[in-house]
Amino acid sequence: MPIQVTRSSMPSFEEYCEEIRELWDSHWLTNMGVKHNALTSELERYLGVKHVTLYTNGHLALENVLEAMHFPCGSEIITTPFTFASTTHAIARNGLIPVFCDVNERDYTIDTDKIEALITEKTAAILPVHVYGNLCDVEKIAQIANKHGLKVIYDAAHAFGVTKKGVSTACMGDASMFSFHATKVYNTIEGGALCYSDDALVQVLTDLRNFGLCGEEGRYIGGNAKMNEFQAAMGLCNLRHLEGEIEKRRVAVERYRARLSGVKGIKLCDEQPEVKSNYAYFPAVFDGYKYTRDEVFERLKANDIIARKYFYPLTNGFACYDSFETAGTDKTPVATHIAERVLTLPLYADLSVEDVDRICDIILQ
Ligand code: T4K
Repeated sequence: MPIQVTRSSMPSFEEYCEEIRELWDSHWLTNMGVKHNALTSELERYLGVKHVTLYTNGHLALENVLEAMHFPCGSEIITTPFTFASTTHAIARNGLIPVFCDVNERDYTIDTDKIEALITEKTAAILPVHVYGNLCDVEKIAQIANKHGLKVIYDAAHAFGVTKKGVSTACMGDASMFSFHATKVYNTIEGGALCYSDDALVQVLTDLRNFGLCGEEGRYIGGNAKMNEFQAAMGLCNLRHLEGEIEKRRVAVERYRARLSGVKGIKLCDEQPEVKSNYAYFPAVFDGYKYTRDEVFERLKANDIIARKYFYPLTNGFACYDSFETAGTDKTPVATHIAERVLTLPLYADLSVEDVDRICDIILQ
């Protein structure tokens, strides 16, 4: 079996079957059933956040929260291109304009020194990404947003389980979106959540995710983005094992660090002060190493080890944004430099130290 970049965490077959048993009695499979409601409460408690709204995936959650904020069409949203397609598409699919800010060289999150120069009278919000689970400079972003009267919506797709000084990423900004996709530290097969404290958002998000209907009233032109009972049941099971899974990831990451830190031409992200990591991804940047990123990628692949070039290419270089004046990778030189050199190495809870050693041996040989 090849070693893939990640592997879904799953409960035992028996535990999942036990969790879904009652669905065979109730025949209630979706539309805010008991599992959905139980998971909502469990997550509110685990994350220490006032409101959680569950979604069938993280992308639709992001689309919905941008819609719920009622920004005028053509408003500008400051974001980064060093991310998965979803972040940028969620902005553009709402009729908003993504304005691409560069990332910093430290952790590849938004470079807060470059945000203010991008603010215009059309700017409505900042949408930073806690990429790889690395926490953005949330204090500085809050300062800038307050000064200019902007909303802050975090793409926290990678950051479930991350805390700073004990506070969850769920509590940062006006809203945070988590992805619970199979490839994430915590999964509900597919799934996602919005976390926020503004009571006024509860009803609008609840309606938007269910065709825009509030009872019989058609309030919004909404889609269908509800999480079903099988997804929620997986979420309830996986939440019981989350801390153990993160701890196993930590062991693998420590091994990678022990083997690759200090190697000339390989750059790793440092641990962030006061941040409890979820060890979501392990990016290594090959910059001046004896082999290029693509050579390392091919060598690993020849050995049945499938690393990934997350996040190459940058979204501001996607053909679908050619007609946007704001597009163009030349405007984000640091992100361009990193995207051309980064590899995310395999990382998941059951990845053994022996496998990490084998991967490192191939890279270092
Ligand atoms: N914002 C950010 C920053 C994101 O990274 C994402 C998603 C989103 C928003 C949107 O959230 P969602 O709507 O997806 O909830 C994957 C995921 O599909 C995507 O969720 C994720 N980011 C992105 C970074 O990666 P692919 O096309 O690279 O995944 P795939 O199918 O190649 O899988 C990668 C590896 O994971 C496989 O080689 C093996 C393993 N795997 C995969 C699946 C599907 C499993 O172990 N089990 C599985 O079921 O996009």
